[in-house]
Amino acid sequence: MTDVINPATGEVFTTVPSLDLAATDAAIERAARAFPAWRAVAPGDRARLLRRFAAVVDQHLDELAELEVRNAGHTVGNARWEAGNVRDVLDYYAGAPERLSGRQIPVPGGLDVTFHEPLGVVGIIVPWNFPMPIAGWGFAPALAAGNTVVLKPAELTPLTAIRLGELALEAGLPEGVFQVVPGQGSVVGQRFVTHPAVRKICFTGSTEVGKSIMAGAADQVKRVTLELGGKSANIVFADADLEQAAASAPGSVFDNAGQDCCARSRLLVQESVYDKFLSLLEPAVRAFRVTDPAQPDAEMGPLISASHKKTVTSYVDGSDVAFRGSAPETGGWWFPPTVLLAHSTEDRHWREEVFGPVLSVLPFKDEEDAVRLANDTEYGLSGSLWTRDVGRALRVSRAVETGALSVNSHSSVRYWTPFGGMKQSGLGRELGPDALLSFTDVKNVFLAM
Ligand code: TAP
Repeated sequence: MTDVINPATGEVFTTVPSLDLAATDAAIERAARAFPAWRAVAPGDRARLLRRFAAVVDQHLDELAELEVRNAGHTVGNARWEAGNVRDVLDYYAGAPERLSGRQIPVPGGLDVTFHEPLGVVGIIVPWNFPMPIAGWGFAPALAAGNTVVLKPAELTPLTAIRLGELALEAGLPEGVFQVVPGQGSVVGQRFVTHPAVRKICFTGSTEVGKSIMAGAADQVKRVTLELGGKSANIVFADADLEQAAASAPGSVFDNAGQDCCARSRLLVQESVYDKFLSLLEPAVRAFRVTDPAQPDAEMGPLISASHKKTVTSYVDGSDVAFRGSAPETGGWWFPPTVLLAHSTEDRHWREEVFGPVLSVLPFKDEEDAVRLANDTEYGLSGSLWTRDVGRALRVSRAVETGALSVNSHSSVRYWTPFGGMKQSGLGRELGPDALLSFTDVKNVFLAM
């Protein structure tokens, strides 16, 4: 059994099972047995089951959100959005089974058609920072395409995933089609990589573990989707709406206590407006409300664990702190929103993913300098740029090496559109039509005439 801790209080409030190798194998084998019948379900019936699953999630939004507030320290506003996102993503992909068409390709001597075939058992490995949405982005398209799923939540945050597994059964998904397998990454997650019945791994987590999964998957030529770390840039040009850019910058990095792969943790400000921008940013950072995440006005909760707090602290100790917000000091793993001045692109807090409420700031000279600095990283997941010049917005958007970029906003994820990383931030795309196809293989059939 694993203790489940409330990060806002540091207290254990429940325990969950931690599956061993034999139980993991049994789940994978159940999923493999369930696959032939699930892929044979008529497209309209599979669509109806996914819509029913979405409806059951919708009936349990408050319950799921409360679990996440308690287990992950998410603010109640965020947790409600996250539960709603699972429902929406299920609804979106429920449209897929009836539209997953192949092509008819003109060839001499016969008829040529393609099919999008499901892969079999898909293993989904989820981190602790966004347990619900990241689970849904994997299981909804995987199930829609006709695969069966085994899902491993992070040991720290298993509760909502376990509940979603129960809700799937309540909605009428057949036994074995969607199973949640809680346990350690080195046991359950690693078994997904080595078990021959698992045909694809959909992994979200650190770049380090992602690389080891990709290497392990090579042995059986497993398909992989990897969503890894980030060090995204927020680029503010002198011609931008500075008030709006400054008001929204704290949320873009401190939301979810900075434990967000898309966090805009590197702030690049054009030097001619650097001082002015920091003077606008400071009150916004100080006003960022860090408190009990169950409070409706909470903007940020605690960090996930004591050891993570130690890691985040190590980036701030000895660095040049420009200004900080405030946070509770007792019970749980609180950390104030913190803005650090970078003096060189070699500063550790500028280069590495902190995964906490820490923003590094650096001035830049011109457009070319901004692009050079933004791209000076092995990560490439998300980012923002602020300008009123449409030409510049397009030039910089094309030049920045990142999978998702937002102009004059900080959004990264919309379930209709592809999401994923360039360079070492990942491989493949989630959400939108791209994710659906990544859970299929194309089969080509030729009929001689
Ligand atoms: P990891 O330590 O990589 O853990 C992620 C998941 O992998 C957990 O479920 C973990 O299990 C499991 N795992 C650990 N070792 C494994 C192994 N050898 N084989 C198979 N599975 C294994 O990451 P984390 O610290 O939880 O999450 C933070 C990282 O995720 C950050 O770098 C963040 O940027 C990234 N992230 C990326 C995205 C996207 S969409 N790109 C989204 C969210 C987070 P345990 O429960 O045992 O740890």
